[in-house]
Amino acid sequence: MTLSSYLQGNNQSKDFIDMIQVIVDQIKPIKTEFLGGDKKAGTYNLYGEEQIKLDKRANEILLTAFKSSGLVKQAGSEEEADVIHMESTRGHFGVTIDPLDGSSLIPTNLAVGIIVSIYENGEIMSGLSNIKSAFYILLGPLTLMVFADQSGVSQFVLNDEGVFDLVKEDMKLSEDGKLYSPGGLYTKWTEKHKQLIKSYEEAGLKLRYSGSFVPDFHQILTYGGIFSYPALIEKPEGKLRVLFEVGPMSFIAEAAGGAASDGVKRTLEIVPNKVDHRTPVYIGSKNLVSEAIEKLK
Ligand code: P6P
Repeated sequence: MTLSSYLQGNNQSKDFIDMIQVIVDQIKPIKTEFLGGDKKAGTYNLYGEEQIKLDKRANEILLTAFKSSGLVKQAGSEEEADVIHMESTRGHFGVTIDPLDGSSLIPTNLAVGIIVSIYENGEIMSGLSNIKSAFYILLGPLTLMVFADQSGVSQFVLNDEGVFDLVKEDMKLSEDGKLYSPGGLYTKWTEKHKQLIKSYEEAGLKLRYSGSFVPDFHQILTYGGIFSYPALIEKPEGKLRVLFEVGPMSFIAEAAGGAASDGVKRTLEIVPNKVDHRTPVYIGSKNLVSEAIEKLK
């Protein structure tokens, strides 16, 4: 089954299916920029992170496609300082993108990803509870997509004809997972987070951390476990972005029967107070997230 027939089967509208296809159609143009794209752009994003050419090109490619599609009312990007208002003639979707998450790994040829969330109310600042679907594209040995909507979570792999084929349906976050991702620097961890990580080691969980959220989360989704990027001593808000990283991944985690918390409450309860709103995040198997919340109290 192809992605578009899967979406039709989920009773998604033609506008929505066209919206997803607009994004899928940008994968190839983005990948053609990989060669040479790892060169520094000489600029910094809103978060003070040095950009490589590819960050900017991936962002431009996606936003240009949104504008010409007429499907997008509002777009938000990790590479943009403000919400971008667009002329939409149909669909009128709100779309957030992390155009190339983990791009600092491009020079090492490790996997990176594109993270997307879609707000059918067209308002990307209205609160994560208004996310109607979310997906990521994992650019690794295979190009795959994990897509979540009200029906659940499914995985697709790009075939030789450039079409996403369904390979896994109704994915669930196992509660027997043994993987954990600690996030941040040991010397910047709070005592509570240190104790939590210590308890994972004592329980025999295995550390898996590449520095790229999409493949790191995908391992957790595939095998079960917990990914964290915690509050840090000097940065209680942590690093990951509510709109562009934590929102979409939390939607996917909950749709797969897992959980996502900021250490206290469900991350999907967050209403962003600014485009660059960040939050600590503990995301993955429900049992491990619940235990983390208890231990962080
Ligand atoms: P650190 C990439 O910049 C990112 O936003 C996520 O993809 C990733 O999980 C995290 O930051 C890695 O951060 O501080 O470990 O390099």
